[in-house]
Amino acid sequence: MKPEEPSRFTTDVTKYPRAFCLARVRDMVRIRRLEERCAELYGAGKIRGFLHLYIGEEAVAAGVMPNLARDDAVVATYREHGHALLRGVSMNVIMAEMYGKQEGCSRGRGGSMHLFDVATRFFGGNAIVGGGLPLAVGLALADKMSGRKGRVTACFFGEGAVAEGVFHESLNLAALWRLPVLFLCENNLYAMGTALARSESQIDLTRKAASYGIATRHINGMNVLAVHEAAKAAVDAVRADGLPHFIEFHTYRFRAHSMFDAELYRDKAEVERWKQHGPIHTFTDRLKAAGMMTEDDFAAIDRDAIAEVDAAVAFAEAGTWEPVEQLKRDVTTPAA
Ligand SMILES: Cc1ncc(C[n+]2csc(CCOP(=O)(O)OP(=O)(O)O)c2C)c(N)n1
Ligand SMILES: [Mg+2]
Repeated sequence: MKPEEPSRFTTDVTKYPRAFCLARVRDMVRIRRLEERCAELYGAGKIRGFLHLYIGEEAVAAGVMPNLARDDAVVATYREHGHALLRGVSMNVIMAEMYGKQEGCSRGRGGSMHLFDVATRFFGGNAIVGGGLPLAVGLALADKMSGRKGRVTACFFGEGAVAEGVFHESLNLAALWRLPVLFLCENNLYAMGTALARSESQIDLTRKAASYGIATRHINGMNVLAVHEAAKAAVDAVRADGLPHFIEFHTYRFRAHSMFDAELYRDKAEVERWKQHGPIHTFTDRLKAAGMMTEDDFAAIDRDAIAEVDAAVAFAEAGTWEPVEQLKRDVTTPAA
């Protein structure tokens, strides 16, 4: 399959306040620096198990998240470090969770794929492809049945989920029961090594949502302002009409699917082509060209992000393992 090239940027940076733009750069750089360090720590054997990096896709989480309120809910996949971070889970407890330490947000039992934090209404971190969709529909159903109007449940998932029956069941029920879910499809063109066009006859994923009567749009997911604009319109619409909405973001992961992936299914040239549209440097270039950001501004953001990562690693290193006596905690034994 030929990768879809990101469309030309259409949003004008000068329409936005400088502080807002710098905050989005900061969001993306925090994710990037956190994950680059996670990859190193994986190599050093400090982080084990699975690790799926979001590097290249940061503009999606960074564009969507500022539109959500505290009372809203967020559901994500196993590629969720950035979503958790921008939702407000501290980098310290994210890193401790990566290490498997009990100071982690899931008490060290979840690891990279199962970040979870009730305080910020971040409902995972779900390892099962498509597994977050029915959770999101359930959260929205609970809001509706409890009469909590104006809340949004934002559900991020990869395009691989559309091959799962649960995707269709979830969209159907959300539309049928008129539930306030914002479906956010992160279409990075591949589900592990399977290109979308090799597994789906219809690769315009908005059409699948539209067939359930859900309002849809697709957006260049490499452009943080385009993502923000689209997400704002959709969040406002969900709040106002209480109905599901669907956005397909065209994006690309620059790294392997996980730490075990020889990437035999795509050309290096394709990866390089998409890197030219990288969400951080394209945005900062435009800000610099518009006189809204200097090299020093970027260096300060980057320095702060690295310092935050350093502190998170120190926090995780100083963390503790759950005592063996507690291993049965939260394990339910069926009655004999
Ligand atoms: C139900 C289920 N089937 C298979 C897997 C194995 N698996 C893990 S990730 C993945 C690919 C999913 O791709 P996509 O939804 O596009 O998300 P991406 O990894 O690209 O972010 C698969 C098949 C799984 N975790 N769950
Ligand atoms: Mg994918």
